Amino acid sequence: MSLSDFPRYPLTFGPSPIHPLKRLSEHLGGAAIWAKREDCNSGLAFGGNKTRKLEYLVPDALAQGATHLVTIGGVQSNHTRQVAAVAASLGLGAKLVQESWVDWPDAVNDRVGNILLSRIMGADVELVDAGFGIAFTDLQSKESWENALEEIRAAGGTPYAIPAGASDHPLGGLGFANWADEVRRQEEQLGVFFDTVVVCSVTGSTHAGMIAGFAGQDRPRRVLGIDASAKIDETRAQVEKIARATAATIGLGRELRDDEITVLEGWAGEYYGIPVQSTLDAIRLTGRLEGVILDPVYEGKSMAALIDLVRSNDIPRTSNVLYAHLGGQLALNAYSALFKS
Ligand code: 5PA
Repeated sequence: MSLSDFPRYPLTFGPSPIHPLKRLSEHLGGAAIWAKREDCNSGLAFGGNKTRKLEYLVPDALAQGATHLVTIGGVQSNHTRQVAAVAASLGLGAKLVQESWVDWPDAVNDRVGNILLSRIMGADVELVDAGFGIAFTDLQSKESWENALEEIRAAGGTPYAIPAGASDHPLGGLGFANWADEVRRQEEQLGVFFDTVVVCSVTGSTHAGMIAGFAGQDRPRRVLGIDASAKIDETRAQVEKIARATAATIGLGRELRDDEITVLEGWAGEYYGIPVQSTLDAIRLTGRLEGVILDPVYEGKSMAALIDLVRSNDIPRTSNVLYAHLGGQLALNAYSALFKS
């Protein structure tokens, strides 16, 4: 099997744009930094990285006769909002289990941003008081999750279960394996080779899919995953597992080497979902220099890493760096207190 053997249901506009971040590159005085924009990849409720992953899950859901997409995330999950949008566009129901993964005191956390949009799109949103867990295996012991599936079955429907971040799913890595092919085609058009890719990693299949996809290309490059879960061991294990499984699924024909799987820690702070000073600095710097908006949960953390790695020359001055902007800005609405002045 190769990637092209898997059906893909188009949910995106086509290849996501790549453009240089000139003023940020000049400001840092090091490598040339470019961005590939998954935050504007689709017309479905602002899109994002999950929309790409779902392009490969939707044919499976439709083949199984699903009437509802069921998934899980935190209160301000971007993933659940994207599932709600995809379900709406397909005429399916969406059931979203939204857990209190982040202990964030904002008074409107459960009313604005992602969750607001999911409600507008007609999703059945259930708020559940339960903590942060990345893996699908965690889900199976979760009562709220089982209840959600059972509720749909009892009403005569057919639920299609999508794990957190659409990650720990046999097809979860395919969307970003496809992204790697897309990058290569865009490089030919642009006449640039991105020797380093920087990507935020939490449930793992974005980074893992990229690793598997790039591994089949002739020219090696570094794909640096930046942990934003603050549970580095879990993230690393998850990325490794999904990268190896995806490589086998798309017929890479060899095992991935350990040095192809790099998840870096140091920018997540102490907790998933809580920004630290470097996150806020990265958000302001990118906003002021480029007019590009990052969120405090994911992209602000991976950009903080990129900034530090360029400043320290860990990413050399001669590099062309591709920053994967994965979306997520809607959550900013629940973090307004951080930007009052
Ligand atoms: C998310 C994830 P992975 O989960 O594939 O590692 O991607 C990390 C990531 N950037 C990076 C943004 C904007 C993201 O939304 N979000 C999750 C969600 O529930 O929204 C899956 C955690």
